[in-house]
Amino acid sequence: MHNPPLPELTVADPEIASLVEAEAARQHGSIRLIASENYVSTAVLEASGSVLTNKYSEGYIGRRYYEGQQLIDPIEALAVDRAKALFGVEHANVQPYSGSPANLAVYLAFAQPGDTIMGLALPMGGHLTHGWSVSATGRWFRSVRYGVRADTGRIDLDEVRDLARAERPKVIFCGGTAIPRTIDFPAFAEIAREVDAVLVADIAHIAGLIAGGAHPSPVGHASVISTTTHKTLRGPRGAMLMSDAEHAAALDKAVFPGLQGGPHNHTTAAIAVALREASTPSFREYAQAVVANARALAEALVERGFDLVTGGTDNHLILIDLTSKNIGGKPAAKALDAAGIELNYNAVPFDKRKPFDPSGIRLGTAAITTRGLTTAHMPLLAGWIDDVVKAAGADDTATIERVRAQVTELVGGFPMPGFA
Ligand code: DSN
Repeated sequence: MHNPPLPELTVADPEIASLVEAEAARQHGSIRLIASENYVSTAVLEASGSVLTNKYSEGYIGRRYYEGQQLIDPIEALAVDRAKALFGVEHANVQPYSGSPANLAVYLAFAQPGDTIMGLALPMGGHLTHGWSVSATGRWFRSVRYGVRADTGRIDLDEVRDLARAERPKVIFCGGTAIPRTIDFPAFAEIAREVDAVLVADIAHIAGLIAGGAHPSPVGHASVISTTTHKTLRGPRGAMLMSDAEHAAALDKAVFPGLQGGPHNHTTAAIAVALREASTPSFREYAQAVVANARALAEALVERGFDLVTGGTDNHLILIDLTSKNIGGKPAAKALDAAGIELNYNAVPFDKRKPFDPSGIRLGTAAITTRGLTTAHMPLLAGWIDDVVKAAGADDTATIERVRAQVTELVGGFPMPGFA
């Protein structure tokens, strides 16, 4: 049962209530390896589902365009202060609706349409909003893209430097959505300084690891830090922009009134709750455990002959190239989902297949670590992934059903916040 329970919704809209209940049970019953997902605490859920959703608060603390902000201001102030303390930044804006709007605000603040911007190419592990062609950021700006080395799968910092020197971008993004290795923030900062670009660290995937001391921080290297709040940071769906004092006013003006109207106050409160949780010693242990689980899972997958981009991982994320297994990422992901192992198909660097039918799958350990799975479980998971990928290629439904039953039995022993 959903927790907090949904008695009113069950009466008012039984169709939606039963779908929400079924989704809660589905989330509880699967091994969630989607690298960008997690399970928030019941406290975060309660803040997200609160009456704060009723309130408009355009503007910033002490400078709003609507009355009745007596309690919204202290809520937003708590979120801002907690973000500043947790990440050690001079400025935090907790109003962006999500990661893509947050990144758009960065462009609005520091570039003009047609200016040159630079980011990691999407098929190499970047994000759409780092200037990919189908995104507004690739259409409204002159986007140049760096990649990873063919021999190592790691970001090619020589290429980043050469490209930056040749193209003189106004804004350089580092970070992305499928980078299994530590991001070298000092090296990016040196390049950005040399060409006088604003360096933006998009830490959406690794924010929780940084908060928990399991990944180096971009603070002191990147002028601007963009993050979602719902991945390893384990908060509600939302985003934050952080910066040094110099870049603060431009960012604030870009978020509101530049791009957005009223902030989502229920999300702001839930972000504040998540930031408080992330500042505890147990969250530090969690962040270390996420990385330990990813390393153990990567090792177990390599032992079973899987080809990992970069050969392993330093963070929560593993990218598998299935080319040597003679199966595409999509059929593999669908078979794994049928077996109760949820992940996404993903392009790998230099992929010869199409984006909607790529060669890889992407896995992450943030959610399973929240459930309480440890390094001891990782060889078991790798074995199930191996069995199902083989079964998918051989049309072997019996194996998929057998793994589904084993998954159900395993996850039954690990409680999920939000499900009683
Ligand atoms: N959808 C996010 C991810 O899965 O990485 C990025 O926006």
